[in-house]
Amino acid sequence: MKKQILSGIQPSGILTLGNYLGALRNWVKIQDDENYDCKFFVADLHAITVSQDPETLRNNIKSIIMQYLACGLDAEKNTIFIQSHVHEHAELGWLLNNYTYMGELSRMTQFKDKSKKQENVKVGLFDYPVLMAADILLYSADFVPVGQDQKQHIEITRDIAQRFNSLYKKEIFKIPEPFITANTAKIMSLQEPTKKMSKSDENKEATIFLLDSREVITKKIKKAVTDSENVVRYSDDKPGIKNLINIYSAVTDKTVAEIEEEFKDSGYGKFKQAVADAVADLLEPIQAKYAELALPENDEYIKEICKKGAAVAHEIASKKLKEVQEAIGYRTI
Ligand code: ATP
Ligand code: LTN
Repeated sequence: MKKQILSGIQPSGILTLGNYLGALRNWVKIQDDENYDCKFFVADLHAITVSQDPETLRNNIKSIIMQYLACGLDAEKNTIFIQSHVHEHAELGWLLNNYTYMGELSRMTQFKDKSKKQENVKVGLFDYPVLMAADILLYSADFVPVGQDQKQHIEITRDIAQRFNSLYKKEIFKIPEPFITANTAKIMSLQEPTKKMSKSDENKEATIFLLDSREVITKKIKKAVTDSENVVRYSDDKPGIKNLINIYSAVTDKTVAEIEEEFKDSGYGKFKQAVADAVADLLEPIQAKYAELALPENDEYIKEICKKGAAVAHEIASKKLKEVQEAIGYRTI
């Protein structure tokens, strides 16, 4: 039996270098492993937990699909779909609300961080992890490849699943595990290197987007906040340089020791230029593929992928939902 892999990203804008190194790049690696059956989706139901303009949301959903493909996700090897096309996500989300405690949701760091930025905090933002649990449990995922920031959401998913199983004395849900790659698990903001790089950061200087040009990337990295020591050294008290070393290491596959040695006489200027070049080189082919996918003649192809993906997902999700409904006491008449 193949192990089931599932993950998703919210269509809240252009993906960042953090999304790529922390999540997407690992998905692309896993898809070639015969031992795994992978499903990747666009978490568009999650996106409305913060306000969205309809036109922007529409464009972002399609754009995330194109970014998945441009990064190398293969629609022949994986199931790629849009969350809102599979109604079981919202339905199981509702059911699971009744097996989740207010107290445990109140402890979620993502909720605490994001609610600080909203004036009228939406119930959906609070409830976000329950919908995420539904996403994962519908497909009996063994592993969920995400960045470090999502670990807490996988833990609550496990708690909900275990609670449900023991209440109904049946292994209805598979207990999932996070799948996190150590050194790229958390790419930090270029402007506030103690905060994670995020696509919704208001300060665009803080984030490298997958579609940023070489000039923009170079400018952003040159402006990245560092310290006054001017020595390329990996240390917790140098969060800016530590982050740039992590990025350079992830992009070039060099170890931290090799990087410290390579730049021991360089100072920050030369190091930053090398990081910028490496990042731009990494993103260039992705951008070329994206531009090709964005041509109107590829619209149908993209729609077809989503349609096919949703059909496969629906088939699996509907069976799991039925099992859950029966356990609770529905579907008897
Ligand atoms: P938003 O700003 O809209 O909240 P985000 O950029 O924080 O979005 P998500 O859509 O929440 O990103 O995350 C998508 C995936 O990318 C998740 O698996 C998440 O763990 C991973 N990820 C996000 N930011 C980073 C980061 N800075 N470093 C490593 N992984 C990240
Ligand atoms: N919360 C995730 C996106 C997401 C997700 C999922 C990831 C929604 N549902 C299920 C993995 C599995 C995030 O990255 N912010």
